[in-house]
Amino acid sequence: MAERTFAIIKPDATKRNLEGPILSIIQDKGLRVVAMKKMQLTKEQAEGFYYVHKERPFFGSLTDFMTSGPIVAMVLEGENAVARWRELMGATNPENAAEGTIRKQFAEGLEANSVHGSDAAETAAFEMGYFFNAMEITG
Ligand code: FUP
Repeated sequence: MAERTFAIIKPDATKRNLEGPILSIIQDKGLRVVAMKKMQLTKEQAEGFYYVHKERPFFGSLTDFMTSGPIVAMVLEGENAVARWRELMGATNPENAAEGTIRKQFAEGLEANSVHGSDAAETAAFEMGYFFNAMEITG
């Protein structure tokens, strides 16, 4: 069944001009970009996005990092998009990421790990709604 997921190209990747290579991987693997915008998050917006992690020791550093430069927010669509995008990204810590994954190729570390992807359909629904309204998502 066609499904949608939410993705981010993070500040470490936009700083290194890696939007193109990352988008190529997404599109080569058959996921469609149905919404996309480049933006600079405020600290409050980053905290709202990562609120599930608000009690974690890395929350302050993570939200500082996410506001350290522009991000590209996207909605991706395809069969099993949530799982497929997670697989293309690779493990959170690039040291554990499989060969050929985006994080293995591009991530600088556990925090500056180049991309985000929703971990479940319910999370995807929240995250898409946080960044996009219905009129900004194409069919
Ligand atoms: P992921 O779903 O792979 O993005 O990973 P998590 O939701 O577990 O973590 C969200 C982000 O927090 C990660 F992308 C990187 C960051 N993080 C840290 O900076 N330190 C940690 O110990 C764990 C995660």
